[in-house]
Amino acid sequence: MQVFNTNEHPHRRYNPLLDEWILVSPHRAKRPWQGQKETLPEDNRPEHDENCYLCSGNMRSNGIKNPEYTDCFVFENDFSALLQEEVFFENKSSTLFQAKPERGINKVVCFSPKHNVTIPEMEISEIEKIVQIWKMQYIELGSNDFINYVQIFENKGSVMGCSNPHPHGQIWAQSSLPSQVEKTQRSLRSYYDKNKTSLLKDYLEQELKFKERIVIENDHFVVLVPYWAIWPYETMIISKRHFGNIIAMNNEESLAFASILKGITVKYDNLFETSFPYSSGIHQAPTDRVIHPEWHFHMHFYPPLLRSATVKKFMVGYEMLGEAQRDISPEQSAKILRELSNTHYKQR
Ligand code: H2U
Repeated sequence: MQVFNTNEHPHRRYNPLLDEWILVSPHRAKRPWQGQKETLPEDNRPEHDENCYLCSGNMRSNGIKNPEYTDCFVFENDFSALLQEEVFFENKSSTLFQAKPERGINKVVCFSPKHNVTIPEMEISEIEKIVQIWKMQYIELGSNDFINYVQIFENKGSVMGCSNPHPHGQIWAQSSLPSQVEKTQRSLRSYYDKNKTSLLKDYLEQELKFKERIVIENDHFVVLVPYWAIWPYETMIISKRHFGNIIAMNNEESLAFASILKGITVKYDNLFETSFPYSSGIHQAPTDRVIHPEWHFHMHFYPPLLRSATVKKFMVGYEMLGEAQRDISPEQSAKILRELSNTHYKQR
């Protein structure tokens, strides 16, 4: 009988953040692919597009004119998924039919007036301005008494359903903790109660010893492929210091965060020499006026691409009905990302 080897044998791994298992099938990465190929978006965008709703000085779809902004620009989403207004609610829920109103505020953050750049092509000083905007929004939105959680995220690329190539992200602030955040909070809390330390700090310490899944690091942050990653090139940015939210970052950490954001996204673009699509987002302490020593600031990157710029991973079939499954192992992915150049391919 062969001895179990995580690089060869199918196995399951545990995600301690979501309290879920995933299936890893490292031997399966070589299977042939005759399925769907994504079409590549054109990469010849102008610096200013007169038809773009998000460009500086342009008119949005509802007729409001954007200011002539020169770095970042934030506005309330014209098609918000959540609304601020309070409604009268008589709870008629029963065990199997539960509903409750949800209030919130949705914002759009334009990262740059330049229509034809993305984070990996921006200067670190420009990315730091985005970090400052995220900090200000976390404070401003979180100070509303009906806002208990602020979700900062970016959907990049048409393959991720992004409707506009202008560099932008979104912020959804709301009264409840969304399910993924609630699950993460439960896991962080139970670990903290048991061990009086941060789950992610302990996890990071071990990852820094193993070095197998580390992609890049600087003085304050580490990018790694989580042991339990489900997307082929999924990564996480974890702060080395244990703090719960973005406003706890000092100036040096903000700069280091901007720098590592550029670092990982440059590597992503270099992987298939394309503008690499992903959904990314920060997970951090709720703004619910409760002290949260269990929270440890981190950011997830969930990119869909698997083999090339045109072949993406589908989360279907077994994944919908059983559990998430991956072919290439997290260690193989980390090695591939680690060995990529730190200089953007367009600048080479
Ligand atoms: P996505 O491309 O990730 O969907 O984000 C664009 C957001 O911008 C989207 O949520 C908003 C959309 O509602 N938007 C406006 O608020 N005003 C506009 O004029 C165009 C798009």
